[in-house]
Amino acid sequence: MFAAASEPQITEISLDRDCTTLSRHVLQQLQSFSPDAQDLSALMNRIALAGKLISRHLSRSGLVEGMLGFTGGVNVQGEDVKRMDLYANEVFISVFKQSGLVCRLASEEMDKPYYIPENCPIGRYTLLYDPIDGSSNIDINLNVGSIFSIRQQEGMDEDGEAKDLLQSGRKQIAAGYILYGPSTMLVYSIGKGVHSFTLDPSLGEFILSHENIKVPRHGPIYSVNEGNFWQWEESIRDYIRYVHRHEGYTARYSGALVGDFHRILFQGGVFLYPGTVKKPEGKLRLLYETAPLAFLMEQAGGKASTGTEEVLDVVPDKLHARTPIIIGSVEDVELVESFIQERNRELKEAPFMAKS
Ligand code: AHM
Ligand code: MG
Repeated sequence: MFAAASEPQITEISLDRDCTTLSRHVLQQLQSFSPDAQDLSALMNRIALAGKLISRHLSRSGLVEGMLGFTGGVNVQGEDVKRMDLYANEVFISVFKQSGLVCRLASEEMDKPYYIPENCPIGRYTLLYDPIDGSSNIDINLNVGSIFSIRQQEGMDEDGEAKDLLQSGRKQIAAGYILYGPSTMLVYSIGKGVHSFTLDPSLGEFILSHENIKVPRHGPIYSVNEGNFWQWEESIRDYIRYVHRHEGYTARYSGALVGDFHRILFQGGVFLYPGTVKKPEGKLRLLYETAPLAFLMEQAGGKASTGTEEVLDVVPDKLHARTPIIIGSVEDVELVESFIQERNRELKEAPFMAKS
């Protein structure tokens, strides 16, 4: 039965009445108003503010001269820097400068960590982030994202090497991302499940949209840049041949990790950025790309592997270390791993006989 035109829709009423904001959600999750809980809630609020500022900037980027394109500079990774990368990097810095929460920030766009000395006596956290992930999508108005990870500050390194950050992803206390798509979404975990929020631009608030997201055990999607097919190890090619020859698989790849990951999180399947023969460590960086997403995927009941170990167990040897990643539904990640194990076994048993 349809409701009469004058009758208000129940779903709309309940949504309006029950809308849970991000900061309230963090406090509810921690079931406490302790200083730690308040800090974490304030931290998430600040990240949300950075997300709102970047989202607003992106939505006007096609209209205002000088917002898109390259700066002419090259970052520590040797990649050409886009204006939007720089803008977003600075947004995170300025949002945290006055917060008193964070002593140090480290990002894809900065060679060394950025210290906020006035915060250090009280700011007990380090924020690691990729300000704009999927930069190649910006100039053509496709989805991009920001990725973040929060760790307890464990040391003050005068030489800027940030050695205390060279620990595994298990040290993360929170992680998440902001997806700038048709709507802006923030997905986060503080180790108590994965939850997503959608930005309501009219309120300027992130409102809870999905609680306790669980990735299916198996999904149809495989997401990988197949242009690298001949650069990969044979085991990855074996996996791709397998999905080509079996029904029920479909390829999706947007060129922005956050968007591709988001799809897998909700629909299941696997995202891969494997190493190549020339670059066995792959493209994606551990501390602010693969480790935070691995944290989320495990919290959602999925799996994240380098092919031979859990991504969350990898200890980086430098701030901008890279790692291969195979992430998503447990069964799909294990299928890729099985091809890697098979090839490794062949190589061990008959190193000169392994087919290529
Ligand atoms: P970026 O942070 O410099 O934009 O690089 C990361 C991006 C990921 O979002 C995406 O999955 C991958 O690089 C795309 O790389 P490729 O063009 O080699 O497929
Ligand atoms: Mg990136």
